[in-house]
Amino acid sequence: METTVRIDDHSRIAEARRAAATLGHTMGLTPELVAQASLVISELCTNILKYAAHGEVKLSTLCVNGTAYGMDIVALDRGPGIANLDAAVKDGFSTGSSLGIGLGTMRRAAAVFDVYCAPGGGTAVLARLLEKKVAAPVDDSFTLGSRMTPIRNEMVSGDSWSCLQFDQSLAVTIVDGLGHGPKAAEAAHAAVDAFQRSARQVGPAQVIQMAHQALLSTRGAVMAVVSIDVQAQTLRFAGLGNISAVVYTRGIAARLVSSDGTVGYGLRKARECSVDWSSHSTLILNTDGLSSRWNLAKHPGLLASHPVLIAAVLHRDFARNTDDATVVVVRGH
Ligand SMILES: [Mn+2]
Repeated sequence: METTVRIDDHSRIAEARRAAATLGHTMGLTPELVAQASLVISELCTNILKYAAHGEVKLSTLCVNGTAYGMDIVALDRGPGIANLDAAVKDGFSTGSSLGIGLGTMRRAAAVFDVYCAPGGGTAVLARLLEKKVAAPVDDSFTLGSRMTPIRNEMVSGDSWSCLQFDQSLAVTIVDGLGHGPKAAEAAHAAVDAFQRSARQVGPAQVIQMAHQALLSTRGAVMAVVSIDVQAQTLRFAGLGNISAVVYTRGIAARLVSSDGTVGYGLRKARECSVDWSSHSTLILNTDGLSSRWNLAKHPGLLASHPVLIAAVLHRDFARNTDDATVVVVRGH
């Protein structure tokens, strides 16, 4: 579950804190974690207002088997960036007259803390807070990040994505239902259901075949499916229609090419391909709600950031609000 609050005025800080309280209450997070989130939100929002004038915070709960075990707080702006990041993160350095817990304290409170500043291109901060008494998932073969937003003035996203983790393997799908709105969402959800039913048993191309059957009565979708096997160090990919997929390993980009066609319309088979996957690899999947012109050259060092920040920054800088836009990032360990 997630919520985003635009920060363009001091009154919005209280709104963001209330949003965290509501999210915490709904998802069963402890008052201690919500209080901690409140402090972190105040600090991040104060920095946004002071240095960038406006930006946003995105709050999302982390769940395992239906139980919430933490919250991700992501702050994004397009300001000039924190000029002296190392000093700012050290204790005793305040980035301004904030409520004053400081970046150093935030870093200690957070189980994961990461900052990305593009040169002249804004700041992105991730603070992940975890419950002390609820165990986070133990399988750490992968780290994921995502950002999905509906087209402007629409409540539901016609995009969808999902993942399944099992036996040191990870299967991921990303789907773009044709058009947008509820009918697109219906097609996208049917594709995700088919993925969840079949991805443990069959490979990516066959998952798309199953989805094809499930989508015949819908308006259709474009879709990609990835299956990563850590032991075999391979990534298998199949896509039908316009989905972008790139794997970066030690700075080398391998672009994964989808076949032409639409899932649920006509009968086109998706070709399957495979590339090497290592503990240094990063996979970036996105729908065409992101400009096809996105590239990492404009964001030196971003690839080394936490996947949550990679997804957030690419979305911030390349999403067109004339379409549903989704980015999913997977990092190996
Ligand atoms: Mn689209």
